Amino acid sequence: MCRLSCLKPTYDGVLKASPCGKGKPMRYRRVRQNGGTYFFTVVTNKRKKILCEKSSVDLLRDAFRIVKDKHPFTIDAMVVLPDHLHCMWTLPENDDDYPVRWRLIKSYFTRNGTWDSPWQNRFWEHVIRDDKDYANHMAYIHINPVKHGHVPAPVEWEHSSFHRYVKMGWFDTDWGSKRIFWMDDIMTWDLD
Ligand code: NI
Repeated sequence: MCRLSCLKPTYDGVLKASPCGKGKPMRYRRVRQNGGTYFFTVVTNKRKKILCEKSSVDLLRDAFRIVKDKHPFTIDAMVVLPDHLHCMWTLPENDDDYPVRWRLIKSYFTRNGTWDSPWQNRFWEHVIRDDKDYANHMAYIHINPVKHGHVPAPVEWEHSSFHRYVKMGWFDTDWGSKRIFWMDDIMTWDLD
């Protein structure tokens, strides 16, 4: 797995093509709180392709809901792939304890699911530095099912917050589809 230092995202390419497009900057500040925002990658044990099964999706949803009740955070973006997930969270002010949240989410899933040791022990995190970083990770998450070859366009992947943002008008429905020229900029990212 590659570290962020390997990334050479073309910020302009991503931002220009961003959904609100048409010269308007995206309104990321609206969702960014005073607490920290983090990007995470969590991978299944031995890369077993279990996460997109109906029961897993339901379990994940329950796990997030239950953990969020006790330890609030905002999910800025999320995508679930068969053997890993990527997401971006914003934590409340003066709260940086994402490890406890992940521990609880993963253990809920493990306890209530049918798989032996479904998770890799570690997870990978990155602190979002600024709005450009936020925008790039937002794009990275939503383009991920295309990057991994599952679908030709983000809109075709069910387990993604992309649909929420299309409804909000932040992304056009065909954003990130393979016919868009700047895909190459993002496809060179090698996070996972
Ligand atoms: Ni990925």
